[in-house]
Amino acid sequence: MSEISFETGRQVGVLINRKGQVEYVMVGNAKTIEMPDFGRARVSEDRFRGLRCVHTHLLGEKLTQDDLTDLALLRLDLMAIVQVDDKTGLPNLVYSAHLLPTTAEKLDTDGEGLPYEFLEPNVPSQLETNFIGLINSLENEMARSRQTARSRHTNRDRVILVNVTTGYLSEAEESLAELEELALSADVVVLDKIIQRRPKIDPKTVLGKGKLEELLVRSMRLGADLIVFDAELSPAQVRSLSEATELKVIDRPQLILDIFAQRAQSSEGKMQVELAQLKYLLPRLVQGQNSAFSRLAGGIGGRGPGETKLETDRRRVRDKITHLEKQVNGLSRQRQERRKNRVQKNLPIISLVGYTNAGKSTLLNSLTQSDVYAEKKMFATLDPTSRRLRLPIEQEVIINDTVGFIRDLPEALVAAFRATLEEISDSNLLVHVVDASNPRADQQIESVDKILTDLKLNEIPQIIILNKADLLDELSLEALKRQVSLDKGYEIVAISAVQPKTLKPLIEKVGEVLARDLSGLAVDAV
Ligand SMILES: Nc1nc2c(ncn2[C@@H]2O[C@H](COP(=O)(O)OP(=O)(O)OP(=O)(O)O)[C@@H](O)[C@H]2O)c(=O)[nH]1
Ligand SMILES: [Mg+2]
Repeated sequence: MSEISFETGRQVGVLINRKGQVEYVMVGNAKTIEMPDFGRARVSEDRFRGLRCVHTHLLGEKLTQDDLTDLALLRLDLMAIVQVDDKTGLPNLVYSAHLLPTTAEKLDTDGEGLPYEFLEPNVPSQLETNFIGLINSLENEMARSRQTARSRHTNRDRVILVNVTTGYLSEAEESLAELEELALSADVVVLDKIIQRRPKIDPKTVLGKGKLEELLVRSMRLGADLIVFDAELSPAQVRSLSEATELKVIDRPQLILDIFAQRAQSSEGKMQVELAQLKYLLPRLVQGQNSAFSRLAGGIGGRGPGETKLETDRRRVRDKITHLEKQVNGLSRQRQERRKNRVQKNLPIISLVGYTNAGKSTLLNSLTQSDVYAEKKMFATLDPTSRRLRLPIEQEVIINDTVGFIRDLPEALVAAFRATLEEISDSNLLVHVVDASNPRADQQIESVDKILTDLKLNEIPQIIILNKADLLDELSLEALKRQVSLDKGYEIVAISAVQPKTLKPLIEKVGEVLARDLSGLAVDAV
């Protein structure tokens, strides 16, 4: 090989199987060589490819980054290069590397794993590695570590989170932190987070080519089976990304929908979530049909079997949406009846609204000594709950817990939950609960206000509760209070929902605002 390489001035390579037979021969140019396309042929997670690559280098290079990427992406048994002597054409040193099972990775200073192990370079006649023994022991180790990894996280999706931004790095980091909270709420195992800053989002693959390759290598090494993008992806982007990575690829709205689907308890909640999922799916089916790919698959005139199936799928989804919408509307009528009864009873209604995880359910529990489900995870509450509460001034009120909000709430979800959310419109007072300990508290207030405005609920009197005050020092709390009152002009009370003794000022404030506004209401009623 060395001599041929020397004579032709090109790199020459072979892929050798474990019996020692040559399966592929490759010829490159002076600087690079292309590996054959293995297409979709995927290697079992516990094995390597069963092929080792040996090729020549003419310019005295050692293993290059391209060589190592090929090694990792193709999961080759070994990558070896033979340096060709530029005077004699005889082989000089042989450099080789193999992959490591994830558990055996050496960590560099950033805690980054190095997936390769380099063998001592040597001249061909002195190479003594028992290659079959080495590869067998690596594969055994890999199978063992997979087993333990599996038993540790039984059946939970293993994900890598990706944010591609054209803006500030700090914003991307915050956004990714929220995405991680969402992912943990969806009960997946977060393996890694990747941020790429680029001048422009790649319209096809979002990430740049190099970063995409890095993502591939990482996902294989860490055994990821899902990639979550911190954005809303177009259907075409999802397709090219999952084709490139051979992994499931989802975006942020889809992740939120998944959480809702996991959480829905009541039949109404389940119906609303399913409706939202189908609404999210529908345009994605439509676009798939318009793509060049399916037109090709459909043959001349674009009416082939592929497209017909898509047409049927679309119709089925649309029918299901219509059906669900009817059911949801039916239920919302029932709910309106119930609401009328409640309004007739003439009890003032207070709704707890706010960003997800702000502490609404916890506050309801503390105020009314109830036991509504509250949890560290996002979107713990999907079904609205009502409780009665007696205020000190001998007045009874109804207090509603509601589903939490989030920035860029998927449109399909807002639409599906409209009925549930509109129930808030009966309220005499909105208690806007804020997690004051969250570094993004002010953005969260903005997001909630935006959704309230979209739902036309911004006319209802509102007080802002800075919750989780126990997690903040006095100064930061005062600063936040000042800032919010400047921005919003609402009444503000700081509390800690987990410390009932801090709730007194809140109850007083509620009584005060209600007394003020209800006197107005009474006049209206006359
Ligand atoms: N330290 C502290 N933790 C709190 C406080 N209030 C709530 N929490 C915690 O915050 C987490 C979220 O509380 P929830 O009451 O479920 O929040 P929520 O607003 O109902 O959330 P969703 O229903 O998901 O929208 C839980 O782990 C609570 O224990 C507080 O005042 N201080
Ligand atoms: Mg809740």
